[in-house]
Amino acid sequence: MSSHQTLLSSDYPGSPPPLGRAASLRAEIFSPFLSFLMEAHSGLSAKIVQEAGFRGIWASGLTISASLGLRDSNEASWTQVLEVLESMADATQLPILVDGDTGYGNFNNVRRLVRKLCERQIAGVCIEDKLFPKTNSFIGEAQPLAEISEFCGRIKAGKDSQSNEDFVFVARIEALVSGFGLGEALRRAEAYRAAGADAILIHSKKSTACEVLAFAERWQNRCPVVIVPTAYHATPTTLFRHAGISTVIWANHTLRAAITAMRDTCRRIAEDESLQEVEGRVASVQDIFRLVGNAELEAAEKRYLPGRTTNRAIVLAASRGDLGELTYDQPKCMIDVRGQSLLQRLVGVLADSGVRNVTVVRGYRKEAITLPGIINVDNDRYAEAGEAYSLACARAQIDGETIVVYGDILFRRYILDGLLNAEGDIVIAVDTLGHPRSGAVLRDLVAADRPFSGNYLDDEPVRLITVSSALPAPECCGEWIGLARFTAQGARWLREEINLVEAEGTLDRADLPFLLTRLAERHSVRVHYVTGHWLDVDTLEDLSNARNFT
Ligand code: SPV
Ligand code: MG
Repeated sequence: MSSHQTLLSSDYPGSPPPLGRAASLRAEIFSPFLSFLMEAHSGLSAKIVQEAGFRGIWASGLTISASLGLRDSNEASWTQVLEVLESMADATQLPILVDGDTGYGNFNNVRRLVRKLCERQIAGVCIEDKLFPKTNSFIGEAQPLAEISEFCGRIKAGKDSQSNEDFVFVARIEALVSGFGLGEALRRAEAYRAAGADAILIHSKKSTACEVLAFAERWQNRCPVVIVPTAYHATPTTLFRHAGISTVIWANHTLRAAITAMRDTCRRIAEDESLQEVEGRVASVQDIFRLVGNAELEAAEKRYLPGRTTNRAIVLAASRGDLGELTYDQPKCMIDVRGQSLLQRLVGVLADSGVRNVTVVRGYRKEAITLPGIINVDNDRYAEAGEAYSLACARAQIDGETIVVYGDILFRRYILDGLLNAEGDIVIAVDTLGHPRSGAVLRDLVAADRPFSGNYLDDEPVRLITVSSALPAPECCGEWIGLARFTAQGARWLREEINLVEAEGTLDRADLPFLLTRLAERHSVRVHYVTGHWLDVDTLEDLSNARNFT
């Protein structure tokens, strides 16, 4: 009696040993416990199999073909199958036993297949003793079998070609399926074992397990036995354990489950012309993100994209502005500038620089702000309360690295990129006013500890002293363009300052220059000088400049 028959356990104890994938599959197949391989046909389904706790994957020829919309008749080329296998191996850590059909030809095709599978970290292959092109075992009767000697050549060639000594070669016997009986199956099993097969897959399409159990009894585990109980699905698994079966393959149930779910969902949506009934019954989009590992990408972006950790922006767009009829039924930020609103252009520049989490504080004609993919926060007191109050409305969003920007400005992307890469917990973009904009009203004048030097080699930090609408000319170093960046620490200071101003009862009247000046009194606020290439839209002349802005 073999060890498969004497040791019965419902679970392989402990977690899998830290082996390579082929060694893990070998350990499963040669273990004294019953093992299970679950079908997968794509990277995603492989992840779901792993998530369910299976210790190995059956890469089914039937379901990989079907998921490509093809028949299980070698219509998918073997390199197409290899591509799918690669995505499954990339998506999981599990060992994969691939259904290699008949080996895609003769011994020569088998050895090339095995070499490529080993290169791609596939743990084992199962080859069936039929002829290329194959037909699925459940189709028709009495499919012709390969000559035993020829098939043994395929096995030997495969075993001689494996570059990983643990790679598992399973020889699949179709004698029972084709109606040749137990004697022929046993004769073939012995020949295949002698040719070097690590295990035998004995296939049957009977609705009971009688054939495979009879085979197991006569075979006496001369090498491990693998079965596929698709047709005899009602057989209790304990019978397989008692028969000393090594491994059960649940061969196609992931795809079959998906087909049922996809069909039900599609029908429902088609009939209802609505998503109402299906939402909550289908996996969430967040679930997709989790399965494919978006969190890892976010962490990697933090590691590998320094200066792009700022992905959040708050756009202050509550005011009506003073542009007459143009702002009769929309706020200034929604005015069209060559086919796109100011706000759309601004959000586009932010996105181009990797800042994609955008909150817009709306106020006047808030219903006109309908941009997709942005978070809207409302300042319903826009008529009596100013910019600092608007910013306070988005207080919850001032968290982590944050850009704060006026909703009525346009700037070239390099200005934002420069700000994102600048040193300092709070950095503001300041125009040196070397090339005054025609007709522009200067609004937020800046006093700093050093004027712009224009010296290429000068990278000494410049600190903000004050931002104000009125400054004596000698003190003025430039104009704040309405764009500021805060690190996580800077954002904390900004929140604290807003809270303080609120507690003092002056939040309604405060503007951003006031807040920045207060911050500069307590902390280091850096000035990042720029020389033009931006504009704000306060007047009709500004608007015509904006329409020419490139
Ligand atoms: C497969 O899953 O592709 C198989 C098993 O080969 S069976 O469909 O039962 O032949
Ligand atoms: Mg198959």
